Amino acid sequence: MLAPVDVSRQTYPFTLPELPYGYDALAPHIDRATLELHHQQHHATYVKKLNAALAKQPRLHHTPLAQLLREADQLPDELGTAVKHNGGGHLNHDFFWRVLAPTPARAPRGAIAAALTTQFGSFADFRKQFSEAASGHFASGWVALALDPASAKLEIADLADHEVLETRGRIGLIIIDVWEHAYYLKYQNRRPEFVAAFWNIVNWGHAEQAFARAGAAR
Ligand code: MN3
Repeated sequence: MLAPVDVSRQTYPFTLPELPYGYDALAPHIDRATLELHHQQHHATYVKKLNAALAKQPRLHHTPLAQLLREADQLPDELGTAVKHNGGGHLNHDFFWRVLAPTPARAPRGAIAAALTTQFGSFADFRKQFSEAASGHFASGWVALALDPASAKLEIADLADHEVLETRGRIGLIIIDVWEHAYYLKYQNRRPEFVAAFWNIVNWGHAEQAFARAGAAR
């Protein structure tokens, strides 16, 4: 197993981490062609364009990615936009890859399972609400289950384009990419089928650990 790369702490020049599983590993839910294209072309291009945008900005070369994104609005227009689009694309894709796992998904356990039941009624009710948000999200973007560390409340976050949870002060637990490039080769316009398939490959172990770390930090 590869040591996980914490992309939020990466600094210039940014690099594309390997996937923590093979390109066939998520089939049939996410097929090899989609996963290869998504990782090697789409994600890789965000990394390349982020580096290109920052190449002539040496004062930003030691700033970690999460901080660059939090401070992007203070950068000159064109640079700020390039950082938000490409840096956000880099961070969200890395999060997405780690939220998926080839082993058949089980239900969440422990503290996060209890929190989902308390806040959404049941795990099934949470899944229904999240699926509706992901299926109904307008245009390109992401839908995440996030934790507000201040209130300890869970929320379903709708993110436009490549907006990241870090700029909202939220901690991400799971996330789904609802850009068309994430599913179009296999599912065409049937996004709800892709969202239904997503539940078979969610890595709840990863979410449980992130939830526990956030709890320990309070
Ligand atoms: Mn994508």
